[in-house]
Amino acid sequence: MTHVQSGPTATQILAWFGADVIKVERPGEGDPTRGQLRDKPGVDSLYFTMLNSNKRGITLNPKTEAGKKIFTRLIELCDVMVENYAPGAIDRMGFPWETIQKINPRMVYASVKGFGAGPFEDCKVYENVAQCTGGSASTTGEIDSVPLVTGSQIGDSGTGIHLVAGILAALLHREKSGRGQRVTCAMQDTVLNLCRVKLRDQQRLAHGPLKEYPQYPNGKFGDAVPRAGNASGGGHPGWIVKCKGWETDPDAYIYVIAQVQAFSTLAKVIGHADWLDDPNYNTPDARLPRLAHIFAEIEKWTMTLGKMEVMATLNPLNVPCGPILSMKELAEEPALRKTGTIVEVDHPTRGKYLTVGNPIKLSDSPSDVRRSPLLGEHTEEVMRTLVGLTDAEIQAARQQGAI
Ligand code: CAO
Repeated sequence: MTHVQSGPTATQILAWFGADVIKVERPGEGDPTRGQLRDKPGVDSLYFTMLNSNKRGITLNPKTEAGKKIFTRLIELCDVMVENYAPGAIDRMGFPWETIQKINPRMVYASVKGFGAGPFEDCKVYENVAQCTGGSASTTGEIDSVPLVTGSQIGDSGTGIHLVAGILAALLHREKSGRGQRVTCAMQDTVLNLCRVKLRDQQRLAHGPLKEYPQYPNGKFGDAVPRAGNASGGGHPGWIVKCKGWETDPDAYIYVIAQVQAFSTLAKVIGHADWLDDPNYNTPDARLPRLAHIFAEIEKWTMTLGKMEVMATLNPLNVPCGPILSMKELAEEPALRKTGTIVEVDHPTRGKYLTVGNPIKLSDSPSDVRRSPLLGEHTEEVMRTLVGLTDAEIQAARQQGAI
Protein backbone atom coordinates (compact mmCIF):
# COMPACT_ATOMS: atom_id res chain seq x y z
CA MET A 1 0.00 0.00 0.00
CA THR A 2 2.74 2.44 -0.95
CA HIS A 3 3.04 5.27 -3.42
CA VAL A 4 5.51 7.94 -4.56
CA GLN A 5 8.97 7.30 -3.05
CA SER A 6 9.37 6.58 0.67
CA GLY A 7 7.17 3.48 0.96
CA PRO A 8 8.16 2.09 -2.47
CA THR A 9 11.84 2.41 -1.49
CA ALA A 10 11.23 0.21 1.54
CA THR A 11 9.27 -2.45 -0.32
CA GLN A 12 11.76 -2.42 -3.21
CA ILE A 13 14.57 -3.30 -0.79
CA LEU A 14 12.47 -6.10 0.69
CA ALA A 15 11.74 -7.35 -2.85
CA TRP A 16 15.47 -7.27 -3.71
CA PHE A 17 16.04 -9.42 -0.63
CA GLY A 18 13.58 -11.94 -2.07
CA ALA A 19 10.23 -11.00 -0.52
CA ASP A 20 7.16 -11.54 -2.69
CA VAL A 21 6.03 -7.91 -2.68
CA ILE A 22 2.53 -7.28 -4.00
CA LYS A 23 2.06 -3.62 -4.79
CA VAL A 24 -1.58 -2.61 -4.30
CA GLU A 25 -2.76 0.29 -6.46
CA ARG A 26 -6.00 2.09 -7.05
CA PRO A 27 -7.89 0.55 -10.05
CA GLY A 28 -7.58 2.61 -13.22
CA GLU A 29 -5.14 5.12 -11.72
CA GLY A 30 -2.31 3.44 -9.89
CA ASP A 31 0.60 5.12 -8.18
CA PRO A 32 0.61 8.75 -9.34
CA THR A 33 4.31 8.51 -10.16
CA ARG A 34 3.53 6.20 -13.09
CA GLY A 35 2.58 9.35 -14.97
CA GLN A 36 4.92 11.91 -13.37
CA LEU A 37 8.02 13.37 -15.04
CA ARG A 38 7.48 11.20 -18.11
CA ASP A 39 10.34 11.10 -20.60
CA LYS A 40 8.34 8.97 -23.08
CA PRO A 41 4.62 9.38 -23.77
CA GLY A 42 2.22 6.74 -22.54
CA VAL A 43 4.67 4.50 -20.67
CA ASP A 44 5.47 4.17 -16.97
CA SER A 45 7.88 6.93 -15.93
CA LEU A 46 11.41 6.33 -14.73
CA TYR A 47 10.25 7.73 -11.39
CA PHE A 48 7.95 4.72 -11.05
CA THR A 49 10.03 2.05 -12.75
CA MET A 50 13.15 2.85 -10.69
CA LEU A 51 11.27 2.51 -7.37
CA ASN A 52 9.14 -0.54 -8.01
CA SER A 53 11.39 -3.23 -9.41
CA ASN A 54 10.98 -6.88 -8.39
CA LYS A 55 7.34 -6.37 -7.26
CA ARG A 56 4.10 -7.89 -8.45
CA GLY A 57 1.39 -5.36 -9.14
CA ILE A 58 -2.34 -5.63 -8.47
CA THR A 59 -5.19 -3.15 -8.54
CA LEU A 60 -7.58 -3.21 -5.59
CA ASN A 61 -9.94 -0.71 -4.01
CA PRO A 62 -10.46 -1.63 -0.35
CA LYS A 63 -13.24 0.95 -0.15
CA THR A 64 -15.62 -1.29 -2.14
CA GLU A 65 -17.46 -4.22 -0.62
CA ALA A 66 -15.64 -6.89 -2.63
CA GLY A 67 -12.38 -4.97 -2.21
CA LYS A 68 -12.72 -5.06 1.58
CA LYS A 69 -13.08 -8.84 1.56
CA ILE A 70 -10.07 -9.28 -0.72
CA PHE A 71 -7.99 -6.84 1.32
CA THR A 72 -8.94 -8.68 4.53
CA ARG A 73 -7.84 -11.96 2.93
CA LEU A 74 -4.52 -10.39 1.90
CA ILE A 75 -3.97 -9.19 5.48
CA GLU A 76 -4.59 -12.76 6.68
CA LEU A 77 -2.11 -14.16 4.18
CA CYS A 78 0.75 -11.66 4.21
CA ASP A 79 3.57 -11.16 6.69
CA VAL A 80 4.08 -7.42 6.32
CA MET A 81 1.89 -4.52 5.27
CA VAL A 82 3.64 -1.28 4.33
CA GLU A 83 1.84 2.01 3.69
CA ASN A 84 2.73 5.66 3.26
CA TYR A 85 -0.58 7.37 2.62
CA ALA A 86 -1.68 10.56 4.34
CA PRO A 87 -2.24 10.25 8.09
CA GLY A 88 -5.49 8.35 8.72
CA ALA A 89 -6.02 7.23 5.09
CA ILE A 90 -5.79 3.49 5.79
CA ASP A 91 -7.95 3.91 8.92
CA ARG A 92 -10.58 5.65 6.76
CA MET A 93 -10.57 2.60 4.46
CA GLY A 94 -11.76 0.64 7.52
CA PHE A 95 -8.40 -0.87 8.44
CA PRO A 96 -6.96 0.78 11.56
CA TRP A 97 -4.11 -1.06 13.30
CA GLU A 98 -6.47 -2.64 15.84
CA THR A 99 -8.47 -4.23 13.02
CA ILE A 100 -5.38 -5.38 11.14
CA GLN A 101 -4.04 -6.95 14.33
CA LYS A 102 -7.34 -8.73 14.92
CA ILE A 103 -7.37 -10.11 11.36
CA ASN A 104 -3.74 -11.28 11.61
CA PRO A 105 -1.97 -11.03 14.98
CA ARG A 106 1.33 -11.94 13.25
CA MET A 107 1.12 -8.99 10.87
CA VAL A 108 3.97 -6.46 10.89
CA TYR A 109 2.32 -3.16 9.92
CA ALA A 110 4.77 -0.47 8.84
CA SER A 111 3.99 3.17 8.04
CA VAL A 112 5.84 6.25 6.88
CA LYS A 113 4.43 9.61 7.89
CA GLY A 114 5.84 13.11 7.68
CA PHE A 115 5.87 13.72 11.42
CA GLY A 116 5.58 11.73 14.59
CA ALA A 117 3.00 12.47 17.28
CA GLY A 118 2.75 16.19 17.94
CA PRO A 119 1.42 19.40 16.45
CA PHE A 120 2.19 18.42 12.83
CA GLU A 121 1.13 14.78 12.91
CA ASP A 122 -1.75 15.29 10.45
CA CYS A 123 0.34 17.06 7.80
CA LYS A 124 1.08 15.67 4.37
CA VAL A 125 4.79 15.74 3.69
CA TYR A 126 7.08 15.51 0.68
CA GLU A 127 10.87 15.21 0.50
CA ASN A 128 11.84 18.84 0.74
CA VAL A 129 9.42 19.54 3.57
CA ALA A 130 11.18 16.80 5.54
CA GLN A 131 14.61 18.21 4.69
CA CYS A 132 13.47 21.62 5.92
CA THR A 133 11.82 20.40 9.11
CA GLY A 134 14.45 17.81 9.99
CA GLY A 135 17.48 20.11 10.25
CA SER A 136 19.08 19.42 6.89
CA ALA A 137 18.17 22.64 5.02
CA SER A 138 19.10 24.86 7.94
CA THR A 139 22.59 23.39 8.03
CA THR A 140 23.16 23.04 4.28
CA GLY A 141 24.33 25.82 1.96
CA GLU A 142 26.89 28.55 1.58
CA ILE A 143 27.56 30.64 4.64
CA ASP A 144 25.63 33.93 4.58
CA SER A 145 23.20 32.50 2.02
CA VAL A 146 19.78 30.83 1.88
CA PRO A 147 19.07 27.35 3.28
CA LEU A 148 19.48 24.65 0.64
CA VAL A 149 17.87 21.28 0.02
CA THR A 150 20.10 18.45 -1.13
CA GLY A 151 19.59 16.26 -4.19
CA SER A 152 19.98 13.21 -2.02
CA GLN A 153 16.47 12.01 -1.06
CA ILE A 154 17.14 11.66 2.62
CA GLY A 155 13.51 12.31 3.59
CA ASP A 156 11.91 9.86 1.19
CA SER A 157 14.43 7.13 0.41
CA GLY A 158 16.17 7.73 3.75
CA THR A 159 12.95 7.04 5.64
CA GLY A 160 12.20 4.01 3.48
CA ILE A 161 15.58 2.53 4.41
CA HIS A 162 14.97 3.22 8.10
CA LEU A 163 11.58 1.53 7.76
CA VAL A 164 13.21 -1.61 6.37
CA ALA A 165 15.38 -1.85 9.48
CA GLY A 166 12.23 -1.64 11.63
CA ILE A 167 10.39 -4.23 9.54
CA LEU A 168 13.25 -6.72 9.68
CA ALA A 169 13.61 -6.23 13.46
CA ALA A 170 9.85 -6.75 13.89
CA LEU A 171 10.00 -9.93 11.78
CA LEU A 172 12.83 -11.28 13.93
CA HIS A 173 10.86 -10.34 17.04
CA ARG A 174 7.85 -12.16 15.61
CA GLU A 175 9.92 -15.30 15.13
CA LYS A 176 10.46 -15.35 18.92
CA SER A 177 7.20 -13.92 20.24
CA GLY A 178 4.73 -15.05 17.60
CA ARG A 179 3.31 -11.52 17.51
CA GLY A 180 3.49 -8.88 14.84
CA GLN A 181 3.81 -5.21 15.70
CA ARG A 182 3.44 -1.68 14.43
CA VAL A 183 6.51 -0.02 12.88
CA THR A 184 6.40 3.71 12.24
CA CYS A 185 8.98 6.07 10.79
CA ALA A 186 8.54 9.82 10.58
CA MET A 187 10.40 11.61 7.80
CA GLN A 188 11.34 14.47 10.14
CA ASP A 189 12.88 11.97 12.58
CA THR A 190 14.83 10.24 9.83
CA VAL A 191 16.28 13.48 8.49
CA LEU A 192 17.24 14.50 12.01
CA ASN A 193 18.86 11.11 12.56
CA LEU A 194 20.88 11.64 9.38
CA CYS A 195 21.78 15.14 10.59
CA ARG A 196 22.84 14.06 14.05
CA VAL A 197 26.33 15.55 13.66
CA LYS A 198 24.66 18.96 13.43
CA LEU A 199 22.82 18.41 16.72
CA ARG A 200 26.24 17.46 18.09
CA ASP A 201 27.55 20.83 16.89
CA GLN A 202 24.53 22.65 18.33
CA GLN A 203 25.60 21.44 21.76
CA ARG A 204 29.29 22.17 21.13
CA LEU A 205 28.33 25.72 20.18
CA ALA A 206 27.39 26.43 23.78
CA HIS A 207 31.08 25.97 24.66
CA GLY A 208 32.58 28.29 22.08
CA PRO A 209 32.88 28.83 18.34
CA LEU A 210 33.00 25.83 16.04
CA LYS A 211 36.61 26.00 14.97
CA GLU A 212 36.32 23.75 11.94
CA TYR A 213 33.52 25.89 10.43
CA PRO A 214 34.48 28.45 7.75
CA GLN A 215 33.09 31.24 9.99
CA TYR A 216 36.04 30.70 12.35
CA PRO A 217 37.88 32.87 13.35
CA ASN A 218 36.58 36.04 11.67
CA GLY A 219 32.88 35.35 11.06
CA LYS A 220 30.04 35.47 13.55
CA PHE A 221 28.27 32.56 15.20
CA GLY A 222 24.66 33.00 16.29
CA ASP A 223 22.81 30.73 18.70
CA ALA A 224 22.13 27.95 16.16
CA VAL A 225 24.47 25.79 14.06
CA PRO A 226 25.18 27.80 10.89
CA ARG A 227 25.54 26.63 7.31
CA ALA A 228 29.08 25.55 6.64
CA GLY A 229 29.54 25.52 2.87
CA ASN A 230 31.57 22.46 1.99
CA ALA A 231 33.34 22.11 5.32
CA SER A 232 33.73 18.56 6.53
CA GLY A 233 31.22 17.36 9.11
CA GLY A 234 33.95 15.40 10.91
CA GLY A 235 37.10 16.12 12.83
CA HIS A 236 39.31 16.51 9.75
CA PRO A 237 39.15 19.68 7.65
CA GLY A 238 37.98 19.26 4.07
CA TRP A 239 36.84 21.38 1.14
CA ILE A 240 35.89 21.17 -2.53
CA VAL A 241 38.63 22.56 -4.77
CA LYS A 242 38.80 23.25 -8.49
CA CYS A 243 40.58 20.95 -10.90
CA LYS A 244 41.81 21.45 -14.45
CA GLY A 245 38.94 22.33 -16.75
CA TRP A 246 36.69 23.85 -14.09
CA GLU A 247 36.03 26.89 -16.31
CA THR A 248 33.91 24.79 -18.68
CA ASP A 249 33.15 21.56 -16.79
CA PRO A 250 30.76 22.11 -13.86
CA ASP A 251 32.01 18.91 -12.22
CA ALA A 252 35.77 19.49 -12.50
CA TYR A 253 36.21 19.57 -8.73
CA ILE A 254 37.48 17.27 -6.02
CA TYR A 255 36.88 17.03 -2.28
CA VAL A 256 40.17 16.93 -0.39
CA ILE A 257 40.47 16.07 3.29
CA ALA A 258 43.54 17.47 5.00
CA GLN A 259 43.64 14.77 7.60
CA VAL A 260 46.30 15.01 10.30
CA GLN A 261 47.95 11.69 9.48
CA ALA A 262 48.68 12.67 5.87
CA PHE A 263 49.08 16.42 6.18
CA SER A 264 52.84 16.44 5.74
CA THR A 265 52.68 14.37 2.51
CA LEU A 266 49.87 16.57 1.23
CA ALA A 267 51.87 19.71 2.01
CA LYS A 268 54.92 18.31 0.21
CA VAL A 269 53.03 17.24 -2.91
CA ILE A 270 51.43 20.67 -3.35
CA GLY A 271 54.86 22.33 -2.96
CA HIS A 272 54.52 23.52 0.63
CA ALA A 273 57.24 21.58 2.45
CA ASP A 274 57.83 24.92 4.23
CA TRP A 275 54.63 24.38 6.27
CA LEU A 276 56.22 21.43 8.06
CA ASP A 277 58.59 23.61 10.06
CA ASP A 278 56.25 26.58 10.35
CA PRO A 279 54.45 26.80 13.75
CA ASN A 280 51.53 28.49 11.94
CA TYR A 281 50.94 25.31 9.96
CA ASN A 282 52.56 22.30 11.57
CA THR A 283 49.85 21.46 14.13
CA PRO A 284 46.13 20.88 13.54
CA ASP A 285 45.18 23.67 15.98
CA ALA A 286 47.52 26.18 14.31
CA ARG A 287 45.96 25.33 10.94
CA LEU A 288 42.33 25.87 12.02
CA PRO A 289 42.23 29.68 11.56
CA ARG A 290 44.17 29.29 8.29
CA LEU A 291 42.06 26.64 6.56
CA ALA A 292 40.79 29.00 3.85
CA HIS A 293 44.37 29.84 2.87
CA ILE A 294 45.48 26.20 3.08
CA PHE A 295 42.70 25.05 0.74
CA ALA A 296 43.42 27.96 -1.61
CA GLU A 297 47.03 26.71 -1.84
CA ILE A 298 45.86 23.12 -2.35
CA GLU A 299 43.58 24.41 -5.12
CA LYS A 300 46.47 26.09 -6.94
CA TRP A 301 47.94 22.62 -7.26
CA THR A 302 44.69 20.73 -8.08
CA MET A 303 43.91 23.25 -10.84
CA THR A 304 46.95 21.99 -12.72
CA LEU A 305 45.55 18.44 -12.92
CA GLY A 306 42.36 16.62 -13.94
CA LYS A 307 40.22 15.43 -11.02
CA MET A 308 41.06 11.77 -11.68
CA GLU A 309 44.78 12.64 -11.80
CA VAL A 310 44.46 14.36 -8.41
CA MET A 311 42.72 11.26 -7.09
CA ALA A 312 45.42 9.00 -8.55
CA THR A 313 48.15 11.11 -6.95
CA LEU A 314 46.63 11.65 -3.51
CA ASN A 315 45.14 8.21 -2.87
CA PRO A 316 48.51 6.38 -2.72
CA LEU A 317 49.63 9.08 -0.26
CA ASN A 318 46.70 8.21 2.01
CA VAL A 319 45.10 11.60 1.51
CA PRO A 320 41.33 10.96 1.47
CA CYS A 321 39.74 12.65 -1.54
CA GLY A 322 36.85 12.19 -3.93
CA PRO A 323 36.23 13.65 -7.36
CA ILE A 324 32.84 15.23 -8.01
CA LEU A 325 31.30 12.57 -10.24
CA SER A 326 28.39 13.64 -12.39
CA MET A 327 25.34 11.42 -12.94
CA LYS A 328 26.61 10.91 -16.50
CA GLU A 329 29.95 9.62 -15.20
CA LEU A 330 28.22 7.38 -12.65
CA ALA A 331 25.86 5.97 -15.28
CA GLU A 332 28.85 5.06 -17.44
CA GLU A 333 31.11 3.73 -14.65
CA PRO A 334 32.01 0.09 -15.47
CA ALA A 335 32.77 -0.85 -11.85
CA LEU A 336 29.26 0.12 -10.72
CA ARG A 337 27.79 -1.98 -13.55
CA LYS A 338 29.94 -4.91 -12.50
CA THR A 339 28.78 -4.85 -8.88
CA GLY A 340 25.12 -4.47 -9.86
CA THR A 341 24.83 -1.04 -8.27
CA ILE A 342 23.80 0.31 -11.65
CA VAL A 343 21.73 -2.10 -13.71
CA GLU A 344 20.15 -2.00 -17.15
CA VAL A 345 16.61 -3.37 -17.13
CA ASP A 346 14.32 -4.19 -20.05
CA HIS A 347 10.68 -3.14 -19.86
CA PRO A 348 7.89 -4.29 -22.21
CA THR A 349 6.57 -0.81 -23.00
CA ARG A 350 9.44 1.59 -22.33
CA GLY A 351 12.38 -0.55 -23.45
CA LYS A 352 15.78 -0.50 -21.77
CA TYR A 353 16.54 1.86 -18.89
CA LEU A 354 19.09 2.21 -16.12
CA THR A 355 18.25 1.83 -12.48
CA VAL A 356 20.12 1.70 -9.19
CA GLY A 357 20.38 -1.88 -7.97
CA ASN A 358 20.56 -3.09 -4.41
CA PRO A 359 23.37 -1.22 -2.63
CA ILE A 360 23.22 -3.79 0.21
CA LYS A 361 25.26 -6.81 -0.86
CA LEU A 362 24.67 -10.21 0.78
CA SER A 363 27.26 -12.90 0.09
CA ASP A 364 24.80 -15.80 -0.14
CA SER A 365 21.81 -13.89 -1.50
CA PRO A 366 22.69 -11.68 -4.43
CA SER A 367 19.87 -9.46 -5.71
CA ASP A 368 18.62 -9.73 -9.24
CA VAL A 369 16.90 -6.56 -10.43
CA ARG A 370 13.68 -7.27 -12.34
CA ARG A 371 11.48 -4.68 -14.04
CA SER A 372 8.53 -2.99 -12.33
CA PRO A 373 5.02 -4.33 -12.93
CA LEU A 374 2.52 -2.74 -15.30
CA LEU A 375 -0.63 -1.43 -13.63
CA GLY A 376 -2.64 -4.44 -12.51
CA GLU A 377 -0.31 -6.88 -14.31
CA HIS A 378 -0.64 -9.53 -11.62
CA THR A 379 -4.20 -8.87 -10.41
CA GLU A 380 -5.76 -12.02 -11.85
CA GLU A 381 -2.80 -14.20 -10.91
CA VAL A 382 -2.84 -13.00 -7.28
CA MET A 383 -6.65 -13.17 -7.01
CA ARG A 384 -6.67 -16.71 -8.33
CA THR A 385 -3.61 -18.31 -6.77
CA LEU A 386 -3.16 -16.37 -3.52
CA VAL A 387 -6.57 -14.97 -2.56
CA GLY A 388 -8.37 -18.06 -3.97
CA LEU A 389 -11.10 -16.32 -6.01
CA THR A 390 -12.97 -18.16 -8.76
CA ASP A 391 -13.23 -16.75 -12.26
CA ALA A 392 -16.82 -15.65 -11.53
CA GLU A 393 -15.72 -13.86 -8.34
CA ILE A 394 -12.91 -12.11 -10.21
CA GLN A 395 -15.40 -11.03 -12.85
CA ALA A 396 -17.83 -9.71 -10.21
CA ALA A 397 -15.05 -7.83 -8.38
CA ARG A 398 -14.05 -6.24 -11.67
CA GLN A 399 -17.59 -5.15 -12.38
CA GLN A 400 -17.79 -3.50 -8.94
CA GLY A 401 -14.55 -1.60 -9.59
CA ALA A 402 -12.96 -3.45 -6.69
CA ILE A 403 -10.01 -4.64 -8.78
N1 CAO B 1 -7.97 2.34 -3.64
C1 CAO B 1 -8.75 3.40 -3.38
N2 CAO B 1 -8.30 4.51 -2.78
C2 CAO B 1 -6.99 4.56 -2.47
C3 CAO B 1 -6.11 3.48 -2.73
C4 CAO B 1 -6.66 2.33 -3.34
N3 CAO B 1 -5.90 1.26 -3.62
N4 CAO B 1 -4.89 3.81 -2.29
C5 CAO B 1 -4.98 5.04 -1.80
N5 CAO B 1 -6.24 5.50 -1.90
C6 CAO B 1 -6.78 6.79 -1.48
C7 CAO B 1 -6.55 7.06 -0.02
O1 CAO B 1 -7.46 6.34 0.76
C8 CAO B 1 -6.79 8.56 0.03
O2 CAO B 1 -8.18 8.81 0.12
P1 CAO B 1 -8.85 9.68 1.32
O3 CAO B 1 -8.13 10.98 1.35
O4 CAO B 1 -10.27 9.81 0.86
O5 CAO B 1 -8.69 8.95 2.57
C9 CAO B 1 -6.35 9.02 -1.37
O6 CAO B 1 -6.08 7.83 -2.10
C10 CAO B 1 -5.16 9.91 -1.45
O7 CAO B 1 -4.15 9.57 -0.55
P2 CAO B 1 -3.12 10.66 0.01
O8 CAO B 1 -3.91 11.70 0.75
O9 CAO B 1 -2.09 9.93 0.77
O10 CAO B 1 -2.52 11.27 -1.34
P3 CAO B 1 -2.00 12.75 -1.65
O11 CAO B 1 -1.54 12.69 -3.06
O12 CAO B 1 -2.99 13.79 -1.33
O13 CAO B 1 -0.75 12.94 -0.67
C11 CAO B 1 1.43 12.44 0.25
C12 CAO B 1 0.48 12.39 -0.99
C13 CAO B 1 2.69 11.71 -0.14
C14 CAO B 1 1.72 13.88 0.58
C15 CAO B 1 0.74 11.73 1.44
O14 CAO B 1 0.38 10.45 1.05
C16 CAO B 1 1.62 11.66 2.67
O15 CAO B 1 1.81 12.64 3.37
N6 CAO B 1 2.17 10.45 2.96
C17 CAO B 1 2.93 10.20 4.15
C18 CAO B 1 4.30 10.81 4.05
C19 CAO B 1 5.05 10.30 2.86
O16 CAO B 1 5.23 9.13 2.64
N7 CAO B 1 5.56 11.23 2.08
C20 CAO B 1 6.49 10.87 1.06
C21 CAO B 1 5.99 11.23 -0.22
S1 CAO B 1 7.23 10.87 -1.40
O17 CAO B 1 7.77 9.48 -0.92
